[in-house]
Amino acid sequence: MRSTSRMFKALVGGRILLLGFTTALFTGQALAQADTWETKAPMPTQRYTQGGGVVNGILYVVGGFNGFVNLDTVEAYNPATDTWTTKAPMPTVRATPGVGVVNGILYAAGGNSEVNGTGTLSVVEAYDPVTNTWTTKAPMPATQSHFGVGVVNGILYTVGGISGQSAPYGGDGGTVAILQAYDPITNTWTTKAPMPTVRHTPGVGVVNGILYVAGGQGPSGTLTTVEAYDPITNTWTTKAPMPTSRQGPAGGVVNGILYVAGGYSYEVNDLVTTVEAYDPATNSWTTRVPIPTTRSYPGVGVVNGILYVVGGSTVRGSGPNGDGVLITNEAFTPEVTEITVAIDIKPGSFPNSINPRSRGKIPVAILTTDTFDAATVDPNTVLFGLTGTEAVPVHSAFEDVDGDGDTDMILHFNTQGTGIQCGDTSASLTGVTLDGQMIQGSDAINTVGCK
Ligand SMILES: [Ca+2]
Ligand SMILES: [Ca+2]
Ligand SMILES: [Ca+2]
Repeated sequence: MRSTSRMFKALVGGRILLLGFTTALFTGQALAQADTWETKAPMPTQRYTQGGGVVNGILYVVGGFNGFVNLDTVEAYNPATDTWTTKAPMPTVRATPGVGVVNGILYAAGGNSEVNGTGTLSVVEAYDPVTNTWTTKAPMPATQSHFGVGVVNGILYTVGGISGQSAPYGGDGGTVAILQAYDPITNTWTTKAPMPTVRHTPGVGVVNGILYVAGGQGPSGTLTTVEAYDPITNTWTTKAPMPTSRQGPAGGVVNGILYVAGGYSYEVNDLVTTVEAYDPATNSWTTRVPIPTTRSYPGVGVVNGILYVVGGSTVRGSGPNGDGVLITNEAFTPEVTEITVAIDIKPGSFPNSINPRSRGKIPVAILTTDTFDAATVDPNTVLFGLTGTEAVPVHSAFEDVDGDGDTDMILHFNTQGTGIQCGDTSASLTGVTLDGQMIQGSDAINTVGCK
């Protein structure tokens, strides 16, 4: 994008280029949007402890337990049409499989063949959505269920879980810390450095090639522990703990943030309603809008920046006669976060005197800095005024307004559209860059002509 601004400078020789936008082009913008949950078309089959994976924008849900029997059922959800279709069943009936997608193929590993959590499996089966067929792959090194799955660079990692075998795989109470890696190209499994903390049913997500494991159930309690695995160094590091302990949540990554929703905690002997978000860049957690239908062990998939949570159970397991087992499908769209940019109201002048009764225009510059290129802003999305949501620009141009050698954006707004009134002391600008990043900036103002 810096080349774009250089190009503009070359074209206009550093002088103002009026882009000639008319007000008709300024269709306004989507404002910074808070977290939202939306109810979507329910899954045809009620179930929990199923696996989920996304291939080409379609969420596939496989296996699980419907409150009566374990399932081989495969159902596919298309968010674009909000519809479900039934696909070829999985060869092996099972609950609690670990599911991950590599190169358009969905892999379902391990799980339980019996409804009481026994009959632990090592079987691995692969589903190709293009042909709607299943093939059997190399089994896991040990029988295992209730583990987390993450895919990094074409390798499927299975982490923790409950082992159906004794040592060396069995941990305390059958819960394990083992980490195994499946390479679909060679169809082989390799055992990697074990996770520091023994646990099953954590929330798992991959961000920038690192596998994050959050919470889950340890032998002596439900956990808040977060540990991160780097496949390149085959090492684990401990991260900031999740605020709320939970096992069996919906976990998924949207735009580099790991979201963990719902689940169950023995610390409170109840379901968890909260949604918490981990940002690896800052190693910190934030609390988000709660999940509408509280549940444990749902299926999860992320499509186009939206986290879909399907099925699950409204109790820790399921009640008699399958009570509490869900078909519910809820979609979480995370809050759009803004970055703060430098703006200069009335560039080159201070204290930015504005007469709220003026019929004139207010010039506002978006400044290019070391970390932000004003040429990336889409002027059609910019609004300016008392809160940054009021006036559309009547002119937009590129100019080095502060003479520091880089190209800034200058916009003009009709004063009467800004909502600025006598006594106001600041005004704001909002907008969106060409690649969708929300921006906002504020500057001081001094109202005049008000007596
Ligand atoms: Ca100024
Ligand atoms: Ca600059
Ligand atoms: Ca400049």
